[in-house]
Amino acid sequence: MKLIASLTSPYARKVRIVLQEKRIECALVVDAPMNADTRVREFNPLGKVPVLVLDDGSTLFDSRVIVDYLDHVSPVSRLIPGELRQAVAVKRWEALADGICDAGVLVFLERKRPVEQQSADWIARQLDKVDAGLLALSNDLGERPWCNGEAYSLADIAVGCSLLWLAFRLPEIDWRNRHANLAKLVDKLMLRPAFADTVPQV
Ligand SMILES: N[C@@H](CCC(=O)N[C@@H](CS)C(=O)NCC(=O)O)C(=O)O
Repeated sequence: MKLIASLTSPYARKVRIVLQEKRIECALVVDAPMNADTRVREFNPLGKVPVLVLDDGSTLFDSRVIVDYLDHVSPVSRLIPGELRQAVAVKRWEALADGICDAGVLVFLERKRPVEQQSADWIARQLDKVDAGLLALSNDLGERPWCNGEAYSLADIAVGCSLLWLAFRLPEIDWRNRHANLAKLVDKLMLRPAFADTVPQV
């Protein structure tokens, strides 16, 4: 099994953390899909990472499909609860965390275009989604130790990857000071080897 991933993607980081937490052996193939020499399209027609290539050559994408698969193939450290309502709650956290990244990535890419082609309205629209998403994360977390209550889960991994990607690519968004409970959660997550070992690299 091999994982095709870039070292900066928050979605790929989520998968790498899940692999490590569940102690699943998997080769890492680094491929930056925006580079001219990328081979990602040979594995995913959408040209996006992460892609998981199974031993029989079949491919899995996107990150949500991959982490669901990984959590079911190994019983070690279950990250998605077995009970349906709990599982759906965790997947909702993941959707919100990934959605914040989706909006942030659009801002990051828009800002890479020539200044005269950038749309200030588009950037403001996406930043508004990021802000609303952060507020929802913070309100939903409240004073609980982990996103889904008492136990560490995929929800925390997704939220951590999203917030740490914002800190990396859009550092002017001051979520740490605005939402102290999110900062506390991320500080706790960074103590875990799986988070510490997957810090984005350029
Ligand atoms: N929903 C996808 C998003 C994946 C995604 O957008 N990956 C980015 C890297 S952060 C990518 O590969 N972009 C290349 C492109 O859009 O061409 C997932 O969760 O895997």
